[in-house]
Amino acid sequence: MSEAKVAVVTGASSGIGAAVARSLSLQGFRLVLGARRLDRLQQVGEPLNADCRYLDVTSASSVAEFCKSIDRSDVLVNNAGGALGLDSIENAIEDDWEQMYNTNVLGLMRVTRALLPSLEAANPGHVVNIGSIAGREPYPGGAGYNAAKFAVKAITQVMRMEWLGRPIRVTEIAPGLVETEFSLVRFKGDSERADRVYNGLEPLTAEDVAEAVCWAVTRPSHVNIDEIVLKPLAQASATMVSRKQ
Ligand code: NDP
Ligand code: 8X3
Repeated sequence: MSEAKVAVVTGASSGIGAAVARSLSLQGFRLVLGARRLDRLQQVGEPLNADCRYLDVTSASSVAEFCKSIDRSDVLVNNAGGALGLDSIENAIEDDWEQMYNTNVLGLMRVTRALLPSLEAANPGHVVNIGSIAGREPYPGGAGYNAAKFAVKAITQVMRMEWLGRPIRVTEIAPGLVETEFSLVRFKGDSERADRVYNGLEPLTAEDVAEAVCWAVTRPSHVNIDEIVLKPLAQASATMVSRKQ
């Protein structure tokens, strides 16, 4: 009997990452999950028999420690990330911008670089980057997050170019509005403001996004799904949504 394939998911303590972990587990993957809130991570991972490890993708030493004893990785889902604030450029908070770049961009690079040899050895390995429609259309107040997610799109494309001829598939999943802890984090714990983002419309669920990840990962090995953009029916663009009164 062949050994189970291994999927590594960053930011699996909530939202999309947790849903991806559950979906990939159902597909028979063994899981290595990372996030900073270990208690929350274990709540997700224990029912899945996952290997749950502390991970702060903004810290090079944490990434090194997390990746050190991963002996096999067939799939890496670079999901850890998010937005901080919705401030105009003239009111930009540098710490927020630094944190967004460090998490969404540098974190993705650090984990991918560390696991690249084992992904290549998996033959084929698969890197799935969680981008966003914010990486396709800028919006007022979004510049710091837009810049980070546009970077995710660029990095995904460069991965595909640099690894051409090597057995590593590369996919970007770019969702629109998904109801998770994303807005609560963005608005720094202001739950009323976070709830207003989803008022009057049916947003995507984390499970909707996980299904897209799962579909991309389970295609035949010669098929590379480059990107999937998915939005709620009630959303036409980053700034155009239809809300019921
Ligand atoms: P959540 O806030 O629910 O989840 C974010 C996850 O990222 C958490 O598990 C969090 O874990 C983890 N994380 C954050 N910072 C770090 C860090 N420094 N090191 C390790 N893990 C970290 O939001 P979502 O599930 O919605 O977000 C997941 C991804 O989806 C993000 O990249 C986000 O940008 C993207 N996205 C979200 C959309 C949405 O509308 N919700 C739409 C498009 C894209 P912990 O805090 O425990 O470390
Ligand atoms: C999250 C989607 O439109 O709120 O990445 O930026 S959006």
